[in-house]
Amino acid sequence: SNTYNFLAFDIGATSGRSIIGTLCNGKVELKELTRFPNKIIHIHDKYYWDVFALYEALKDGMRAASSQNIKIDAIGIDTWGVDFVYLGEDGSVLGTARSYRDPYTVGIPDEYFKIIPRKEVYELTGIQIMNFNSLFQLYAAKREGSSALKAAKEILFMPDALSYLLTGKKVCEYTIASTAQLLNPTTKKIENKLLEAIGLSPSIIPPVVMPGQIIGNLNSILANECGITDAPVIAIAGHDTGSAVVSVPAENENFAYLSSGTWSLMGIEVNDPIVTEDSFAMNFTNEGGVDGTVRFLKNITGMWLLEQCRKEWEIAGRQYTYPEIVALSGSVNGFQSLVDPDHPSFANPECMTKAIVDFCKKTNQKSPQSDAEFIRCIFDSLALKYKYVLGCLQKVAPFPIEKLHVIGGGSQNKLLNQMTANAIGMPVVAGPGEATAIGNIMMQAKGLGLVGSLQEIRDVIRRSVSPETFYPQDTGQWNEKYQDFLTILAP
Ligand code: LRH
Repeated sequence: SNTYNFLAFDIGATSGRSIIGTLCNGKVELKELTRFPNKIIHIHDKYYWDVFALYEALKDGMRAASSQNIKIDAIGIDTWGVDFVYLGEDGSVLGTARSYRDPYTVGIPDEYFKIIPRKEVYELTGIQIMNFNSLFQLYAAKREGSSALKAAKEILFMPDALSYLLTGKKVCEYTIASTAQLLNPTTKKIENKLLEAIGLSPSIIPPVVMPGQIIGNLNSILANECGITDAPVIAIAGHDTGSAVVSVPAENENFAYLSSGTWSLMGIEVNDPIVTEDSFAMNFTNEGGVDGTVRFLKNITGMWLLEQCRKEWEIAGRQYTYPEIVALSGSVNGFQSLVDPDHPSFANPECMTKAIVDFCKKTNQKSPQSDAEFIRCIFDSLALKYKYVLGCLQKVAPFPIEKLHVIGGGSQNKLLNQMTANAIGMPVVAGPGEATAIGNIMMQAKGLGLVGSLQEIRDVIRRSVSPETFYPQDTGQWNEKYQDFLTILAP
């Protein structure tokens, strides 16, 4: 038949889902099977992910597919970036993965730059310097005397680690290696020097494979247990942001995108890395994508602030659905208090509402009081930060940016979409909300040879989704508030 079913596992820093994508007559349709939390576990002074709980969640997803009698043609896994597991000589997972929110990397880049200067690390990788990049996590682990690192023969990035648990095959998929700050964006090879400089052997990284390559079949015992037959696991764009940007339903190249989830990743798609004085000074990244594309972008702290506030409110007995959050935010006046979402004090505070209040006090602003005021403060601040980063992009983009495509879970927030359009003075095209899963699914289809170029993939996606456009309003007021915002931005 000409109908294919792909099982996509899309795991973000807050939650994961298993989704069936059905490709039929040049269109793709999605059906969610399961949803599961992905929690950071705090043990003593360290933060981890529960890799084995994720493995169980993958099994649940496969069982759900088989119990609905869906014949799976392939499986693909994408996750958040930079984190990894250590593998011992015997192929077993040593401990569990450390979380990038663990402050063990604070100050580590500067230590690393004593060995290889900051500028050279940037030139070799084109990747924005962030504490938690895998390169710096490895150095932090080394300096801590990590037993897992000492015993490790290899490391596997999260999507590759989960694919390994399913298949027993070890790969290092290109897009997830790229965001690790270990890969040269021009040669597309691991930059051995970066590892050797901190006394690590480049052999800890398995062979780099391109998205679309088949990793292997499911372990047969596991396949039997879950009722799945003959489904290869495919190395898709294992970095969730890479999968998401595949799904931008753009007709031409004159766009910027905002992949909106726990993080807001704002950037443009280019054919060659942009590694210049400007990009270095603005600390923009060049992440490897599918079909030789490069995502020139910046990480903006996104829904993390809201997610952390929600956790507190839940403990206090106040649980809000997403529509309630949006309604609350619209119920109070805007621009009462503004924060820089990327201020380091918001990276992993014990209490997010307190961190926001402290920021407002330090910057001589009124502090939010009600939950609604906190929500509004976060949305106002995000929209203004988007304007700021878009301005940086416009300075270096090799084409005129005419619209902003907002994709991912956050694109379902209509109020924030409208606020963003108002702030940037440009149309915002919102959707698909399941961009990452769609990108995952379409790269599985590519792995099976059912679709070709990225252009062809986007044609399928455009036929399958119906994005909504938001046009700017009140731009005068937003421009005025932007001037206030600039005064509270972290240097
Ligand atoms: C978004 C994301 C982002 C990374 C961060 C760690 O989920 O993958 O691209 O920088 O998580």
